[in-house]
Amino acid sequence: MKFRFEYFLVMAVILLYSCGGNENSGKTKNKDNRKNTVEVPNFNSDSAYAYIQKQVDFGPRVPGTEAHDACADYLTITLKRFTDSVYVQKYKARAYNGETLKGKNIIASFNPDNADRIFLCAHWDSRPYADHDENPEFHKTPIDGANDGASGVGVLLEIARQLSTNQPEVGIDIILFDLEDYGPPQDSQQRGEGDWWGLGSQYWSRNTHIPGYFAKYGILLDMVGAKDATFLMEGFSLYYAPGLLKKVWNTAHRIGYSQHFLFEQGGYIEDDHKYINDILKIPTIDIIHLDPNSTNGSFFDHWHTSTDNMDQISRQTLKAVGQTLLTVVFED
Ligand code: AHN
Ligand code: ZN
Repeated sequence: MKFRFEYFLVMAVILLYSCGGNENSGKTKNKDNRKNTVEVPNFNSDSAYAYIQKQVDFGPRVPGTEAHDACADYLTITLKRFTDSVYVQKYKARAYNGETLKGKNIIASFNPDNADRIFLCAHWDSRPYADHDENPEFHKTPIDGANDGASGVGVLLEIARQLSTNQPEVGIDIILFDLEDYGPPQDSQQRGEGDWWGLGSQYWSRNTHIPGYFAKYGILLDMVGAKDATFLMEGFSLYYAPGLLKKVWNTAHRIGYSQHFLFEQGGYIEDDHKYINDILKIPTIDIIHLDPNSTNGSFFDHWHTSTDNMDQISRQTLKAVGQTLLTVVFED
């Protein structure tokens, strides 16, 4: 009888310790290492993956197409399930070739009355041309943009889903930009001069959805879903928001994703964050897949090719990015 009771005690102690030490328990020390703890929710990468699949299933979300319209409606309806504050900002913008494009920036706000705010953003349109495909026959064909476009949006929809039931103190805006990827094709005359990329973020930066909108910082996601993705420290991010960049990279390292977030400087990318930094002066970083060994400029190998499709998407990478972002916002 005595032996049995001791056995029970030993097992109980083992059980207690194994639970307390479990990294998935969600308890972490906050940034100042104070005693109070903050519960960081678990990012669900299956859910993020499904949101990417859903977008890709509409077909290429090229401005002026039915797929583009249908996807805008889907994103709006989905975000309205997660918060009452969804703004659809409609505008027109001139493209490099003189076309007038119709754009929609879709913005979901959580805790909208809090003046202490941050925003998370990505572009939802997809590129009309696979102009970097090794096969020139594809150079005028639109791309799926599973990674370039849909991946960032998929991560943000999953974060929005989480925020619908569980919010940190800080106010959060999730901004899905349109008309990011309508820049001049590789073999066009109009290359070089002009800000033809990021038309949606340029519009928003000059006409925020709320006049006088302010956030203390922003984080842009671009191509955050490919297997073994590497996020280098992008040039404009390091120039405009070095403290934020280091905070995000340090967080990723602390929770186990150092293989993705490299403390290595990458090039300067004219992405949506550049316009936000330049025009609105809100420090904003770009978490963007840059590959020092790329076969396609400095971007991920399938960038602006016909193979930027669901085959490239890795739940593990989505988890690394999504869990890092949730940790940053809940520890803010
Ligand atoms: C330029 O190549 C100038 N900007 C790239 C921004 C981009 C395109 N991100 C995704 N697609
Ligand atoms: Zn692109």
